[in-house]
Amino acid sequence: MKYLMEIYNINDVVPFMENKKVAFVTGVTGQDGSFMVDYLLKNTDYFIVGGARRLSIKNHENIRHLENNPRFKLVNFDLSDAHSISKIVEKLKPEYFINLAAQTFVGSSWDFPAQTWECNTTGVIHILEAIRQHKPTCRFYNAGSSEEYGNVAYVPQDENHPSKPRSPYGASKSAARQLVKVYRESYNLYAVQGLLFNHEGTRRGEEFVTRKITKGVARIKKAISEGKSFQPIELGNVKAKRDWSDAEDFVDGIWKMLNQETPNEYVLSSNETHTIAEFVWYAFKAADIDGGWHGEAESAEFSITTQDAIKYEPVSSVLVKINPKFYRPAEVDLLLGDSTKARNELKWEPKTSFEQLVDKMVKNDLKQIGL
Ligand code: NDP
Ligand code: GDR
Repeated sequence: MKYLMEIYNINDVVPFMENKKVAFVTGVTGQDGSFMVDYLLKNTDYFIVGGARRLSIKNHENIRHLENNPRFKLVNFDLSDAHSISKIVEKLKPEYFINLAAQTFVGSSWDFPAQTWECNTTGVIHILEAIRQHKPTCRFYNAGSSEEYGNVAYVPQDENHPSKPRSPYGASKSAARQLVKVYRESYNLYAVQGLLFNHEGTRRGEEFVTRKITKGVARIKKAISEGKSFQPIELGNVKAKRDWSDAEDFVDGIWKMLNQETPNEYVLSSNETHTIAEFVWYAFKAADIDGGWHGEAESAEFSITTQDAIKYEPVSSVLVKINPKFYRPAEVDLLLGDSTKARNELKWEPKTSFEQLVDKMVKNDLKQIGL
């Protein structure tokens, strides 16, 4: 059965606060929001209120461990409802408003461009207006993205790189960044939008390519270990390059961005880039399966090396194949960040290497299926 946590009405959550200072975090059922709540509970003494939307079948797996935490409660929150957002800021008067909710899947943003804009851009206006009216000293963070850089003009990309989005998602984040800047300059708000490159982890959604791969590796490893046949993982463009880091390292960077003397924009990135094909290779290696890529474009395949094929016979040998249905209408081919400014000014740096991240995700998925 799916795990559900009680979501309070805003008026009902106020008595729990007992005059404590409040940090409000949205997107807490997702990856970054849940890690941010853990980070704040550990490193601050704020009362944490998480925003979650009402769903018919809820899945609060990422916050299950917080159920009995007296410093954490959930309230109803939806980015599309200006009225309730205003009421949340009016009632909670939070010191921090950390917006990690969004329509986050780039691929879906072509299917739902208006809904993507409604959440990621108009939703941010609702928050900025609520803060301006009810708690102008509240420090606001909005989650920005390297997807804004899109068809990149230079490598590596820093804070000055122009906005050249390639998807409705990238465009929605780019516009939100401008809005945050306008409110910061017009009303003197402490409002920042970070420029975050891809970050992953054990709570990553299963549609994103890294988790799709690590879950697929675990499924195949289990089949192999039971001597059963398996279907390969199907991917789209494996030549795209991404700058991947660990999401748990990034929440620390976000908190540092929120606690400077003056608000400023920062890139968070590992400053390394890898293809999806490389991620595949490292992920199978983490599960002790040696494979190699053969062929080009749509006929490219990743299969078990001859030595391992003998070891694992009679199971199938193709581990990954290409399915063009996962190609996007427009692709961001290369992302490589330059987070020098954050490293110098915020004294922030990622702790987990690319290889450690892949290993951690694979081991987690293997554990989840009992291996
Ligand atoms: P996830 O997809 O894991 O989480 C997204 C969260 O947003 C979920 O809690 C989801 O709730 C919530 N949400 C979606 N739509 C709404 C809505 N209309 N109202 C309220 N809540 C909503 O994303 P991440 O944690 O990975 O990303 C966090 C933020 O960082 C996002 O803004 C994302 O765009 C941005 N970002 C992420 C990067 C990454 O690599 N992870 C890189 C750069 C930016 P539900 O569970 O109900 O669906
Ligand atoms: P991205 O992440 O678009 O970078 O956005 P995603 O993992 O979805 O794609 C990364 C790259 O992998 C290629 N790819 C595939 N992607 C998916 N999802 N599924 C596949 O089967 C597949 N095959 C190849 C994609 O084409 C792309 O090039 C993430 C999100 O977290 C955003 O919210 C965030 O803003 C950016 O990272 C930075």
